[in-house]
Amino acid sequence: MQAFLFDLDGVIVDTAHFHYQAWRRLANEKLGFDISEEFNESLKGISRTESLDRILAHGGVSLDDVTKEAYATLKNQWYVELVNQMTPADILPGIIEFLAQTRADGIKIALGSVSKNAKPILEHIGILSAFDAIIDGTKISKGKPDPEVFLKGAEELGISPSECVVFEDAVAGIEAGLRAGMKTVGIGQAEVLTKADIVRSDLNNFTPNELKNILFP
Ligand code: B16
Ligand code: MG
Repeated sequence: MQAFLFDLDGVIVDTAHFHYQAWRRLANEKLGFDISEEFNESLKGISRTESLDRILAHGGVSLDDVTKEAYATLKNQWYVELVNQMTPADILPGIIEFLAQTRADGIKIALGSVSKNAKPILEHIGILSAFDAIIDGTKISKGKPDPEVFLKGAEELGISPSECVVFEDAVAGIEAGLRAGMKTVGIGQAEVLTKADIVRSDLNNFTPNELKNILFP
């Protein structure tokens, strides 16, 4: 166990809720329908353009490419306004301690996010320097469940995928980690993240050593 790759949305911070608010506002104000929190679950880990395509298909609306681009930009403006209100207090329970212990144990740390906003968000909440490598939406061409984001992370860290552990809150992200040949820790509900090697509600009161005993006994 030599490297940890963390998803951002839903693992480090709860931005999934802000994505939902911004997409819901777009659906309500521009598209004429509503989207449920349950439907939002299927957008987790999915890129911005593909998320819009899924929302349009869900509401039975079709748009030309120029309008789609404009709406994706508008959603992102609303999303950025929401995430700019975050503070370090929004970092999810146990993350700061778990990252510090990981570094102390000599385990490498990468971010593996599909989001193009990942780096400014980490900077904004003051934990950018905790990461040895950042793989985000600006560096990849395929979203999760494609393993590209995590394979690039392992490559940048110089660690073999079999020595990596992925932390993910999304079904598509767990799938991406498994396809990369890595162990996976689901953050959320075991009934949703059925394929993860282990599932926890958060990383509070948990250590890299405890994880090692479970995943690499
Ligand atoms: P952006 P992750 C993903 O981030 C989100 O889960 C997903 O809901 C979002 O659409 C995607 O990033 C793109 O984000 O619009 O900021 O580029 O979970 O891979 O960290
Ligand atoms: Mg996520």
